[in-house]
Amino acid sequence: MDVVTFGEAMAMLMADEAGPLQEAEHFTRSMAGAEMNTAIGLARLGLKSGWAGKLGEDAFGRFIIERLQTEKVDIRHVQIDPRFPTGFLLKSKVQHGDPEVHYYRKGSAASTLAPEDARSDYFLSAAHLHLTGITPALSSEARAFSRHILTLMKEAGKTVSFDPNLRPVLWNTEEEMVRTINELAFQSDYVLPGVKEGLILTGSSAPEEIADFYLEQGVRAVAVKLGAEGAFYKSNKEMGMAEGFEVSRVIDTVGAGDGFAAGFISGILEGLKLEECARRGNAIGALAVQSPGDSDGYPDKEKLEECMKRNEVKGG
Ligand code: KDG
Repeated sequence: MDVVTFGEAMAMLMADEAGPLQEAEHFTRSMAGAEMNTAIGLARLGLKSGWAGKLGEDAFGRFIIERLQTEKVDIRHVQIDPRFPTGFLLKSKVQHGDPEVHYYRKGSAASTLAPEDARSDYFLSAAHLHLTGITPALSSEARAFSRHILTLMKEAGKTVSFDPNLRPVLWNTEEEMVRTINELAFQSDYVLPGVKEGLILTGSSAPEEIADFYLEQGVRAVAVKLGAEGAFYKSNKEMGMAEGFEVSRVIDTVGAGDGFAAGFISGILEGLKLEECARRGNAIGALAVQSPGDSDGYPDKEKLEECMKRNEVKGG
């Protein structure tokens, strides 16, 4: 496998009518879960990606399995735990800005993911690990699982990307969140924070200072996501801004960061320069925000190339 990732996958019910959630009467079923989104993004680009996690023995769990099979994401490390349910979330529809999201994930099967569930051979068969700050927020077992897999992969000489994906509601205190997330980020090779997350995690909102905070700890490269403006990237060899891509209409911003990760990682694995990796990430982020579901807008390789070319023509 090229990339392996793990975390919580949930069913998602998206309101069909714009407005507050309590007024929504009709919903469309979809899926959510940051790491699973990135695995789907990578599979669409033709990479061999695997997603590991736990689902309940229920309709939502079966729905997620079927979708992952259709997306050609490897699910050999998906475990079904009949004792707990698959989590789900409700998402509002918005005309502007970010949607309202309500989670029903406490006590979910995914939150019981523990180090004894890990099949080391499965993870070690991949070249790269992608993890996010959501899984360690789910429970103390899931935190131990995240630390265990990160150490396993690093000791085996694999590369690791880390997206902080801060979810303050899942943590007991901000201090615990910042400490745990930074501890995982410092051990990773590539750190991909949003600029607002950077402020919480490093105390600075200046992209270069955020990048330096992690580079000084031995991280190989940092890409700071700046929304529509694009992304700032820095390593010991390269530094610059990768401009954002044109978007005709923003429909839903959720999932853009996970799409960015898929584009960025695919570039890293091809040995592209950081600027190219960040441009790919931006292109997928721009395609993602123009669709309602988290991963609906993620492109295949051909569509990605076409989108990147189109933007070059417009830009030049
Ligand atoms: O990045 C998108 C995720 O936020 C969404 O899919 C749900 O994983 C999710 C979470 O925990 O917020």
